[in-house]
Amino acid sequence: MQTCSDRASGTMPSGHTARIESIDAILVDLPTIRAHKLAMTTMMRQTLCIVRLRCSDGIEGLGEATSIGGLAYGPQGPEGIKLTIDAYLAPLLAGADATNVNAAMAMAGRAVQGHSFAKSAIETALLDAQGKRLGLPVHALLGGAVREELPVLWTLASGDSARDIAEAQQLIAERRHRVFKLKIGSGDPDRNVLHVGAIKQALGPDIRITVDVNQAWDESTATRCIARLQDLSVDLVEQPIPRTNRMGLARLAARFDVPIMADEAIDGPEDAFDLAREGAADVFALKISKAGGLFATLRTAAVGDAAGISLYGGTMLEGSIGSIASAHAFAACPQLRWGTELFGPLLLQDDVVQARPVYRDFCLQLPHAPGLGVDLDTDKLDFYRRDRTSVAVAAAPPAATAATETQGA
Ligand code: MUC
Ligand code: MG
Repeated sequence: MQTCSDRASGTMPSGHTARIESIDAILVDLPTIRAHKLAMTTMMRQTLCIVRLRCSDGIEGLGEATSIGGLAYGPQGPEGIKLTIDAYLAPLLAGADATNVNAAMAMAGRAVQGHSFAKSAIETALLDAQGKRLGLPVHALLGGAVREELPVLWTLASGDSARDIAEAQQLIAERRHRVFKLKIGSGDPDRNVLHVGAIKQALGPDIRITVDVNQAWDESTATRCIARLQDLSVDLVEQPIPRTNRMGLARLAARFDVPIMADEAIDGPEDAFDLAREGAADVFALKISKAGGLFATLRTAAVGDAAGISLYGGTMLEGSIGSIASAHAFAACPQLRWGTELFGPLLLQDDVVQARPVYRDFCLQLPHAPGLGVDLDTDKLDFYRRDRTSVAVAAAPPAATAATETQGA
């Protein structure tokens, strides 16, 4: 009997000729435009793990995975992602049928437990290559986009209320963002609430405000503070308590009208199923890396849909490649009631692509070119890669591509 592994490793004729020749994982360190202060860390730079997957037909696919503050957000960080790819996934998949994404990822799933971030980057690269091969955008490979542009919020996280207010006012005036997420959970919880109140009052009732506590509160602190956040008309409270306290999340979701969103508590479809069964979240934050790829993200979304839970397109603060990969998946979700936070490229001073994503009228525009629709800038890759050794590399970065190609109407 022929199995998936037969298909992926090429013992079953499939009518296609492209094989995976090599997979490179490259760490790239990019400065952020300002300090990004979260409950568990303050980011001054972001590390991308860029995947270059080369195929025997000459096509190259791109993928990306990031973490937030190294290992501060969760157990998968960029160095571990690269190691997993270099030591396990790249040798395993060398020679596999590059045109059969499902078979290749099933093979990866059998050989490597967990490591969803590395798998997401590999699956992204396979889909990019297959889209280029077939002349189709990645969202078409996922069954088609149900939206052409994705609403994008901005995270206010400078660590200073006055600076956050000025930043928000400028972004509203530029028509770049009109929903803001506040990163709280660091320091005194009562001061966190005062900070939210000051920003809410300055921006007025028409501007939606969400908060992300990144697991920092215990349940009694959360109960006390969410009551006050609800009185301030905050629109959404994200991951207020540790991800492991699902019963606590369920109690908060039952107690408050303000929706409670699971982020760290949900990786893929299995978590979605458990959270739905336990009534532990009103909203799910989808992220391609947490789920282990674009297809698994759609399966997670399907569980949310089936349970009547609202969906949100989350980010691991990816650069352009990872954010656009996420955009293709989120564009294919039938329901995306809470929009997205795919602003990662805008937080970076520079990136390793030729043209950065287009943000216009509060939305990220979905690319339609074959594959992801993002091209690598190899000069920038050489400049920013952590292992750069060549003396020939310029001391200054190549001219930065604009963070926003198009603003306003
Ligand atoms: C998170 O926890 O949601 C998303 C936006 C941001 O600023 O950080 C991320 C991580
Ligand atoms: Mg979060």
